[in-house]
Amino acid sequence: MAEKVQVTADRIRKLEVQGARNVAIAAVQALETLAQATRAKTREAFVKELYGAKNVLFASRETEPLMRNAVKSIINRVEDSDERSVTTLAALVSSSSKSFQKKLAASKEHIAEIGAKRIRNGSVILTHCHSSTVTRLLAKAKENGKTFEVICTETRPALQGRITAKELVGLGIKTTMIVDSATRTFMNEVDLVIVGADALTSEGNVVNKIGTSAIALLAYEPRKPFYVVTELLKFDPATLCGDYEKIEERNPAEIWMEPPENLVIRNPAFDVTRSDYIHGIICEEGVIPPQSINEVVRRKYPWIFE
Ligand code: RUB
Repeated sequence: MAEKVQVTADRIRKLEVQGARNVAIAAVQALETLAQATRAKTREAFVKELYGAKNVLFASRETEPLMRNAVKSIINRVEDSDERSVTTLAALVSSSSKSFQKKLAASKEHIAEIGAKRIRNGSVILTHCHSSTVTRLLAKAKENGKTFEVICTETRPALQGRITAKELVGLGIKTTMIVDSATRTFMNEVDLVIVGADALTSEGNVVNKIGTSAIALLAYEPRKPFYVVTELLKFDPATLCGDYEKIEERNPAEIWMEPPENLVIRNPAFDVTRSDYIHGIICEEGVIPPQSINEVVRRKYPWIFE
């Protein structure tokens, strides 16, 4: 059973599952599989197994608070229950995982509905990397009859922009791909920038794919609105206690397979965009200023802070 969790963690690490939402879904599904196949004889042994899975999943990618919040919420349900029967506790993991996924899907849809209204006919939207929340928003705008086009960055080094491009072209949306370094050249043609998020901090800053903060600066200069589309469950409560969000540093081979000896290669996966450069956060509670993140998350998901 633990092997199945390891397989999921490996798939996440290798980017076979990518994007914060998909990572969180894969993690809660792995917990469900573990629970269904458990051979634990006691509640204590079962909880220990869940904690083991949690550690393996958390180690797969460092900058994923949605996954951490999701896994924690399921383990909390088990720990809060007085039940001693492993079968009943395993069923609780399954039902909690399913209900988490259902709520996540519903809020994605809600976010898409809200965000799609920000797209005007004839707009040119720039996006970076691949966010399933952003592509759903764009699909929704298209379903609502909006005509618009999208510029998407290639997103070095792992080229997630190709996933975005394939999805958008598949939806019949006019899409142009550019290399990341061409963003400034095209910014004048852009009406608004929409990106996803991996983590939200207590100061209203947003952690997303490397390059996002540079795009925010490029959008700020000509005053192009820069929106972040996200679940509030990407909030990292540790940032409220003073911790910095950890930024995952990936294998240098993603940048250059056979580099010359002694060359130092750095490959951070994410960067931090300061709240000052963010026009608005589009989330399940509406379009909110990044500075209000703390209050809004506290109201909606008080358990995150426990
Ligand atoms: C993906 C990325 C996405 C966010 C949001 O990075 O930065 O913008 O994860 O995605 P990577 P979603 O490819 O390294 O995982 O909206 O699907 O949660």
